[in-house]
Amino acid sequence: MGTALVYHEDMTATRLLWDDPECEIECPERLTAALDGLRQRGLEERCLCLSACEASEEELGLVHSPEYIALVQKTQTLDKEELHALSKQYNAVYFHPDTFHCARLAAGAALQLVDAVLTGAVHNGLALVRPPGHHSQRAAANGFCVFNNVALAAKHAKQKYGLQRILIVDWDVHHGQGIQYIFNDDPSVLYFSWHRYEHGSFWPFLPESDADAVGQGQGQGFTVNLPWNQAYPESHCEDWRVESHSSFDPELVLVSAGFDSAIGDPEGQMQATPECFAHLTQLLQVLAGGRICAVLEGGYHLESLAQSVCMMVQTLLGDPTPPLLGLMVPCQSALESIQSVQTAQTPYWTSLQQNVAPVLSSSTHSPEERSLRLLGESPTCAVAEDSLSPLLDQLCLRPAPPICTAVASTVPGAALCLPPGVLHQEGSVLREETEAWARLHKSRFQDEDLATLGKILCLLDGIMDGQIRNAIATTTALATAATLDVLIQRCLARRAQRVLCVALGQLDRPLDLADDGRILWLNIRGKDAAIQSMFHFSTPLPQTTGGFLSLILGLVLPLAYGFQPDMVLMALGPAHGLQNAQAALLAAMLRSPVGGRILAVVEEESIRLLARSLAQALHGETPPSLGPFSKATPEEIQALMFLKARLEARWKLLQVAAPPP
Ligand code: X5A
Ligand code: ZN
Repeated sequence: MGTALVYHEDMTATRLLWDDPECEIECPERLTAALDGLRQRGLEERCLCLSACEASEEELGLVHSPEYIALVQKTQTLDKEELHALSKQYNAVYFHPDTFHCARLAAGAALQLVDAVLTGAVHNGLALVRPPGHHSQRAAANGFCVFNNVALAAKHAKQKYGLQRILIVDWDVHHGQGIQYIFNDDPSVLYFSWHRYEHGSFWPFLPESDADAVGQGQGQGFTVNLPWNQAYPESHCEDWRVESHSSFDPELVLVSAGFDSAIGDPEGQMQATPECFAHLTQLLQVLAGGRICAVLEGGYHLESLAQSVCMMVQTLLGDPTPPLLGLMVPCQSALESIQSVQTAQTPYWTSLQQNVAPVLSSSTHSPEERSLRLLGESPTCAVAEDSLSPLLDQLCLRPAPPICTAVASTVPGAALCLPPGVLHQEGSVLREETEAWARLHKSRFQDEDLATLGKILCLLDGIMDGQIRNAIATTTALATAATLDVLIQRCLARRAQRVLCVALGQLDRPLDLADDGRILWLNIRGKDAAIQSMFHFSTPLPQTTGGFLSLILGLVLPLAYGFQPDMVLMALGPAHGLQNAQAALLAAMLRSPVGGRILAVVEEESIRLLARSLAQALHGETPPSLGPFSKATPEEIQALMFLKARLEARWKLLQVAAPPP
């Protein structure tokens, strides 16, 4: 398994032969810059590199008309004047004698990638291609695009592998109207696009790019457009919808991976940092068993493009995500856009018919906070580095930890059915040190718990030193709370600035803990939501899948992104009530905002059931299904609304959840 990289040097052949300021940005150096970036960072050699082959005429016919294919073929023999004349018949397009060959390679690369993923040769992959595809239509080139690579990939996946649900996520800064038209009435392909729109004054200037375009006939609700209307918006990093996970449940995710939404891009003029693309990728990895095929679309700032491509490939390969910097505050215009999508889509999606949190989160940087540190020429470089904690700062400079997931268990290893690659923790901190920590909590530690505590402290150190990515530890039911208490103290002693504790079941916040913003304590337990402070609150564990998803996507994840922790302690205490798939999803979702640094502490009674999927989720595998979608109960919604209403003044990312009717 692994990550495929599909490419062919010939795709650098097509280029603009005359003067055209609109088209000149689509240049061959885009591909070489992206590839050089991957080589320099040693990412190319970690991929399975496939050499692209041309798509056949029959394959192109899955989307395009025979006449159009013949017309593009004919451009091979046209002279410059004829090429120029033909180009002018389309919107923002240029032809070159090599266009046909390149465009067939680009389409072929997308199909090969689908083959590689659906035959199981690889987990996921990226096709680095030119020309791009998402504006191209059945019988028209458009916006630098000749054949619609991603639409062809979706048709191919349906036809050759019988797939019934394909999600296309288009994060290019432009609306991929070509893909939208092709699948407009097709409920088997959910097309999600966000794009710069400015109420229709941004290219391609179409009313059907707005949020109220939802698809037609059988396809209603399977087109989801999220238009950004503010002229120079900040980055919108994560934002998508529960239903693709809960009700749509795709078998394959195709990404129209345009990087013209990235910082520095002359065309997009947005502010998404390269790290945003790592986070976007990781969030998608919980879908479709991780089967992600990404195909390059736009991206015109060479350095920004290269960095963003690297971030994506790194994440596809399973490396931890680097932190997102900057203020996590969504701008008003973005909130309005999200609201308008919700309004338009609500008739079609059960999960949206409730008030809370159909949206993951939307993070934006405030205008003063524009972080342009990637660009040498940028004047405002100073920004966000100092918002990094010293611990994170240290960790960011290092390569991915050598050990992925480690386990220290009071239960025999064989009983846990752990996946391969999980390491059993043998080491321990010194006996005297363990005893000193335990002495602070004497009443709650039995003698036999001490050996376990020593190992767990060692795991924590491993994570904080960047030796171990994440870990699972078990404790006796009685010792869970005390262990968590010690772990928090040790995190603080070791210069962690922000520790997120997600505590399930009967675990009380340690009494002597200062409420100074260094610890965010969320207890999931009991019957009612309650708020002790902006950093200390509790909410019941929902019993429906809808309620659980709302909790994770509408509360936990926005809080975690807003808090920007350098460590997450996920504790499953007595009577935590969490099922296997729920624990796995919680762990999988918590990885992104903390760069994977999670220590899960589980009381030993339930570890036999949970260990395997928890370890898999921490490892980066897709969590098992939560089961059929069931609507959240009114009480579950009420609890979440109660918290949202009181917390969103401090935790601004909670604002992306829909307001009460
Ligand atoms: C693939 C892509 C953009 C065309 C912009 C024309 N096309 N102004 O990013
Ligand atoms: Zn674009």
